[in-house]
Amino acid sequence: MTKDKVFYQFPTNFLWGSSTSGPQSEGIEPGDGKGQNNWDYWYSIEPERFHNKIGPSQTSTFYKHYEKDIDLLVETGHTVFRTSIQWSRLIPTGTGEINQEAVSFYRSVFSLVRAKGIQLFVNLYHFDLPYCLQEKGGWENKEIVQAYEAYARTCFELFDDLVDRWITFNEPIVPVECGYLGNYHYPCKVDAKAAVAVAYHTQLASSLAVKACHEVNPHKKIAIVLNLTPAYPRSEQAEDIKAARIAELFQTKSFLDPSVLGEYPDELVELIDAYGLMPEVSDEELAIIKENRVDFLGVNYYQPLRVQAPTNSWKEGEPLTPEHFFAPYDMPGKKMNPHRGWEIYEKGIYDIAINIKENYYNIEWFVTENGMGVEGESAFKDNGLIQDDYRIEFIEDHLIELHRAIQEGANCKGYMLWTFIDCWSWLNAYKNRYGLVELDLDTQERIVKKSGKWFKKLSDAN
Ligand code: BGP
Repeated sequence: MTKDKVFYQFPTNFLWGSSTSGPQSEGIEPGDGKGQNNWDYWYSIEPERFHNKIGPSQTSTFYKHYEKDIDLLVETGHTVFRTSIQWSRLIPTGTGEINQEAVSFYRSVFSLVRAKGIQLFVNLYHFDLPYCLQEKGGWENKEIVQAYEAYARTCFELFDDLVDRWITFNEPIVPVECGYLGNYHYPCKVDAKAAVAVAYHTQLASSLAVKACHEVNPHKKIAIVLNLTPAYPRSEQAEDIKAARIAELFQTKSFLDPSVLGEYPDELVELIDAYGLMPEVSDEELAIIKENRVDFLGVNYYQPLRVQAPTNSWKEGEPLTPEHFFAPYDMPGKKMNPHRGWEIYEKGIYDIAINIKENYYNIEWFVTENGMGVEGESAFKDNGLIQDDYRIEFIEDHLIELHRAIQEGANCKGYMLWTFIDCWSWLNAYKNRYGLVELDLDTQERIVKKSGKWFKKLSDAN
């Protein structure tokens, strides 16, 4: 704790830990039987899109070193850990045959985590789609909903005895935005109609997974993880406020409302309809969404979204993108993480908590990602240790806001940092380091950072 801060006690049984994902940590080992996913395929055709041309096979080798890494979870004070199953590892072609190597791997990992007294949250989908299904149209093709449901059910049947809580998707808006609007993730399309279909099919798949989870085990809790970044308008002018409202409709309420309230906001449906983007929707599907709401929420928060009224209005014939509804606002004087280029706004976490309390019946939730990415972090190494005081301060400052919200009745039950060990992160590969533990890419050596030692004390003292 820095010297001008006081001691904040979190509620009894509050969980402390971190999140990672299968595709960002496991890596590929000869004979592991993993199938190709959308990331493996994309890297094989366009390696130059990835930072330093480091691709998805070179992740932090968790597949090989999971025993050591689970020891590090203990050393850094974890009482909860979130990871994900890779669909392409468990069912290499997306549907059909199960890879028994994967079953043994995940059972060993999950058993070991639990044997160490750490609660285990397992996510089913973290941006990674078996390539065979991508070839058939991916999330644009409604048939994928059935394939995902079968995959989810297989996971529940195989691993339910070892998993404390399940998660259907991580940040489902990201593949929509990056893959179908922003040319930033494969399949790199800019197609608003496809984007809406992808979002709808993902929601339907998530709701069907909730249903399947409860069918397999009626007592098991399942969530969706959303990046509930609040949208703050540039000013109180009506056009800026409207821009912020639309930004929230697209980026948060598009999954938050159907997942927690069981229905889409009318304004979102009207907007989609007005632009001719409505996907095929049946009453039966809407009933599935209504009847299969999540039991709790995971919230990822890194930075706020600051928006202003759009500068260009959309003209017939142009690709329709979010910028036609809201433009990013670069607020002068904002506090920055200069090592990642993201704004730091701790109060965002408080605002999220109050929004959940007031508008989403105070559903139980966890922070499932929050953290500070730092480019060139080796510059902070002294005496063999990354002296990441900036990370400790970042976490502390967010926790103070979270604590304030909990005091006011927010139903948050735990905090998971992104992430326990420096890991591969999509196009950014290893550019931004987030870990409590440093990873040496050449030797794969793991060295606990100053923040890792501090996190243990934080967890012990609650
Ligand atoms: C989140 C993702 C994580 C991780 C993190 C950091 O949105 O859920 O998978 O990648 O962002 O991202 P980056 O490394 O780009 O800073």
